[in-house]
Amino acid sequence: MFITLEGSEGAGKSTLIDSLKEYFKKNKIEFHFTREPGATKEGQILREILLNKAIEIDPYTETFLLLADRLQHVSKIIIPTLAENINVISDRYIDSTYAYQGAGRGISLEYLDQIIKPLNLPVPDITLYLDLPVEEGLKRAKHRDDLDRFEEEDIKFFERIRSFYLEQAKKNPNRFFIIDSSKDKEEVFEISKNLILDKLNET
Ligand code: Z5A
Repeated sequence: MFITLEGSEGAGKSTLIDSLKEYFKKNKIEFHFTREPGATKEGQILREILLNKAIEIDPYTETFLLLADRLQHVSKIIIPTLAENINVISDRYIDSTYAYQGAGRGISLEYLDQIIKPLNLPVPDITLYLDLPVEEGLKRAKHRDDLDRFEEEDIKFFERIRSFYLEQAKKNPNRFFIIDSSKDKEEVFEISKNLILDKLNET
């Protein structure tokens, strides 16, 4: 099974992943955890460029760098792991590109479809979207010492991203699940873990 986690700034994906890792390990359920950008060696180099706030990157360049990262990720990690019947959870994937580069940066969704669809990338079985009011997410993220190139964007950028994700959830109710991440960490974990277990039992 292929699961993706999505969310905007400070929504709590990393926190949730730590709890899921612990739970699956304890219960001997095999999952491979991965992320975008930066899961492969080549992707690490691309991630450094993408997050470096000292560099100005055109939105189209940004998109192609993210797609280069994704192609390496899919061919070197996602496809081989799924082929071994090992479940995969990726922290961010295709929906991030539509949300951040599409709704956020303003690249048309038709254009993104034209460059992404021919790549025939695997489609996630389920996507958990951690939803949080933008101001709350930014407040949580502000605790960090150093903001990256995305985190420096203004609130409207993140509002467009949130609206896009919520719309996606309405359009894809069988794949896309909204998790209210204003709830406490334990509750977010319980809801997410139960959704994943239900889906695992179905398959
Ligand atoms: N990006 C893109 O533009 N297009 C693409 O196609 C792809 C990615 C694939 C990668 O950033 C950036 O790449 C991302 C989009 C872009 N940038 N943004 N924004 P990243 O990998 O460095 O980070 P991130 O994905 O944005 O996640 P994050 O910033 O690390 O946040 P998080 O993992 O969702 O949150 P967290 O670290 O778990 O929690 C933040 C704080 O909140 C922390 O202090 C927690 O203790 C606290 N927290 C967590 N959960 C709770 C609850 N439930 N209650 C209270 N406090 C909580």
